[in-house]
Amino acid sequence: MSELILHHYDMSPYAEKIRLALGLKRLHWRSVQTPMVLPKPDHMELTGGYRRVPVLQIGADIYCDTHLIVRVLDRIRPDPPLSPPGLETIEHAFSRWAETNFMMAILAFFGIGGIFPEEFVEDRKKTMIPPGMDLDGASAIVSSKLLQLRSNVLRLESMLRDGRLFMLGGTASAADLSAYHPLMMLGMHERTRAQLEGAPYVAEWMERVRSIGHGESRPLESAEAIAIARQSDPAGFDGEPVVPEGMKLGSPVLVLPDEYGSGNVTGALAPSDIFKIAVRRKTERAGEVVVHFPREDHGLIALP
Ligand SMILES: N[C@@H](CCC(=O)N[C@@H](CS)C(=O)NCC(=O)O)C(=O)O
Repeated sequence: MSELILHHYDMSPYAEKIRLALGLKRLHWRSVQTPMVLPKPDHMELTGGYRRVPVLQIGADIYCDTHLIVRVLDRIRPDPPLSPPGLETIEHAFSRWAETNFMMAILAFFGIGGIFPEEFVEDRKKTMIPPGMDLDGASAIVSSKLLQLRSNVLRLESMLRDGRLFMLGGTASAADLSAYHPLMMLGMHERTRAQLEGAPYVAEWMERVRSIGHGESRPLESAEAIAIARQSDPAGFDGEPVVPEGMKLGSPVLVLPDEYGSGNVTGALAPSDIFKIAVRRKTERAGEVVVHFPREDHGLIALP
């Protein structure tokens, strides 16, 4: 198998989830640093327009979104499982809750101000905040969002109070990594850090998760990652492909992520299973690549 290449930036909490997942599985990986703001020409060359990080590249296959990356890593190295057999839906629901509910509350940071560089806030205002949503008014909501964060921390504290080491039992899973990465950000400001006080079980659990580490990585330039894609063929697909009614394999489609501002990707519909969608694209510098997305929060539209 080709090397695992993670496209990410250090400050990205979602990328932290995958760095920890690679650490948990003791995998070796290559690290490509992606710019935090647009333009991201090399990143987009591989994804076809999806701007978010992290993205996992294996040869000419490009996997977008942490939920899909977790599934891919479990396939490559099943032990220890990120999504434990029999608990997959619980892990998934827990992870989604932690990432949506916590992350939205953390948007209060925009209201507190002075945490992110100005250029970063301007980029997100222009490209990722839905029309009609007023970031300038974010400070008005800060105090209620801080209590929302506190209530989430207390939920985690009450789960851990029975002495379990990790959220789903004695071993770490993606549920831990998904709750950890937004919590980790709370340390960035005294008002958010205060929400972690008086929660000793959460504090010890955070330390256990942090100490998982990131596995072994070596840096890679984005141009080299593109060259690796060019020299590789996309992996084949075994089994019966799942194709939406009215669409045909090989015909042009537009991928529509549910998350606002992720960027739209077009390509030829490629074979995939019920849990993900895949499009094949021909690119100038990376040659032929297949870009994969989780089906659960990505739609497809047939193009003429
Ligand atoms: N649902 C996505 C969310 C990823 C996400 O929002 N990542 C942030 C960074 S932490 C991002 O890419 N923001 C836009 C950007 O970097 O251009 C996932 O689970 O991977």
